[in-house]
Amino acid sequence: MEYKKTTNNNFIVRAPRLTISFCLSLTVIMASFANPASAREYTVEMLSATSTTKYRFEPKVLKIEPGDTVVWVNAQNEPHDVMAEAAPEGAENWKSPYLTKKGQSWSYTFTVSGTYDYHCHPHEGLGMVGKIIVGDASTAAQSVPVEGHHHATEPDATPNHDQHH
Ligand SMILES: [Cu+2]
Repeated sequence: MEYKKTTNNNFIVRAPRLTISFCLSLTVIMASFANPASAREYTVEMLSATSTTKYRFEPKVLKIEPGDTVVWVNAQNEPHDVMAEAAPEGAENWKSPYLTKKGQSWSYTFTVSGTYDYHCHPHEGLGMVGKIIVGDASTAAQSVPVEGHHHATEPDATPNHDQHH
């Protein structure tokens, strides 16, 4: 009965109750997306080369949701690490210490949606690279090179050595 919006002042005076209930329901909706009870933990194995396989991360490409955690586990007694070389704009830089022993692990919880390209420093040149895709990559911030870290596949940063004769 009193909801007739005759002037802007009337609207402002009566707005709080509506606003609060609207915000509450919005908070509930957003919380169920942003901080789900189902936040998951994923494992990526750091594998050394054998006579038949190469240095690699397994899985090499992993799709997760914001709030999920990735645990990198060293599968053998050889040092590996992980560092992002490209990450969504605004994302924090992350870098693990060297994991030197079998079973050692390091984890990171991803909160910023987008695509993260990363590699192992000792074996980057041997193809030990990986990718984490967080959330809907098509709507996320574009990936940008991580400061102070350029990768050989970035065309403008490093010339392709194979083309030098
Ligand atoms: Cu490695």
